[in-house]
Amino acid sequence: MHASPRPIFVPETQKNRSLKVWKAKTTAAILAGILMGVTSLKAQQVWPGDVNNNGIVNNVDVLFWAFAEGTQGPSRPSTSGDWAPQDPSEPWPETFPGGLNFAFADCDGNGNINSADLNVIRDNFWQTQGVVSLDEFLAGTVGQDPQLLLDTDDQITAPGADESARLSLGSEQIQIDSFFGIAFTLKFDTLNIRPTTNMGGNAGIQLDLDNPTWINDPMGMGTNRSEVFMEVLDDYAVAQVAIYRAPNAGAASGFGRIATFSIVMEDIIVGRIDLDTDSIRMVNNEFLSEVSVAPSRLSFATAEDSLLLKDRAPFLPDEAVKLYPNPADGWLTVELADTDNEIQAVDLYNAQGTYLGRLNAPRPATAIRFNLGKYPKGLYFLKIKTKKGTLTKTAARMP
Ligand SMILES: [Ca+2]
Ligand SMILES: [Ca+2]
Repeated sequence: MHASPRPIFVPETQKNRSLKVWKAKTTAAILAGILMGVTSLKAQQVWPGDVNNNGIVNNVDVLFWAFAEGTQGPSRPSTSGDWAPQDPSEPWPETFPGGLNFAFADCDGNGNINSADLNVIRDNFWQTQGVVSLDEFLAGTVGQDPQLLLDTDDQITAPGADESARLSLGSEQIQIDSFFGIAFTLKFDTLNIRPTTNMGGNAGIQLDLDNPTWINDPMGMGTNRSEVFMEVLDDYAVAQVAIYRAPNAGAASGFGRIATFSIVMEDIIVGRIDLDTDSIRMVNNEFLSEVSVAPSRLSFATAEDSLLLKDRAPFLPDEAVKLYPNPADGWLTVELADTDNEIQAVDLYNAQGTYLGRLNAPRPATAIRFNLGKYPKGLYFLKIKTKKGTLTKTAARMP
């Protein structure tokens, strides 16, 4: 892994290794199922698409379906994906952690858990039955837990513009040891983002996995892949997303970019446009949620409304920061031209745009240096945050 010393990075945060008991699947029916054993499945009706049997069909069900995908078992007396209670099959041999039977993942009841069942989830998406037991999410803390981060190169947008928002998970300091999948909600601004149901096919929000990444074909061999599911609910101003490992892909581990949202702005933009990652549940290869994930927010505004981007500092001119020597084979100095200004932080990215970490300015300073020599040769981007604004510079690591 990354065993080389990183003396000037923020010290690795003590990863929160305490087991966070996953308390999902809280319906009385499931509790009864656990207490009474799998035979109680006999008594339970299956609502096609509600894989975790909590009363609502959503992206968490996609995560459950994905974990069971490829399994075969007894079929139901009648095979139907209609949103109505279906008589259950005999119990399947496999269960999810907590005891929920895999039979619930066979949405159409034909004895195979495959893509046809995902279509049933889509068909019945957002349907509810009975008393809904809300899915539980554990919100992580930025700096302590891995973050599901949205970011972009330029937060200034324009009416009708196509924008992209990068999605990354974890960082060099807080890596993901075992990734099977993640379900989360993207909250967005229906006033300023074009509806996805818009006629003409000009979808307001799309999501594509990046390739190659640590979760998707990392060796560029067409294997070891992940898959993405998204259902945009314009009326609720949310997109429900699940990203999960393809069948037999095994666990992934690592950090950094995973996907990109493509967003189409409305022809009239009013105010600030916020995108939030929210209601996040990540599961490991045992389908346990042992790690909480921190949410994030990305804002866009038009140039006239750019003051609304409160966190956004103005861009500095290129000559405001000097990098030397550049290229470098060892220590690189980052120096401000304006001695009244202060460096607050420097974020380091490689040429592929992967976030490598924050170079820690021990106290506000007009110059800091760090050892670029410990990174592989190539180009690096330094996003330099100062009291008076931000600037991105390119540094080259000499062969
Ligand atoms: Ca459900
Ligand atoms: Ca099926």
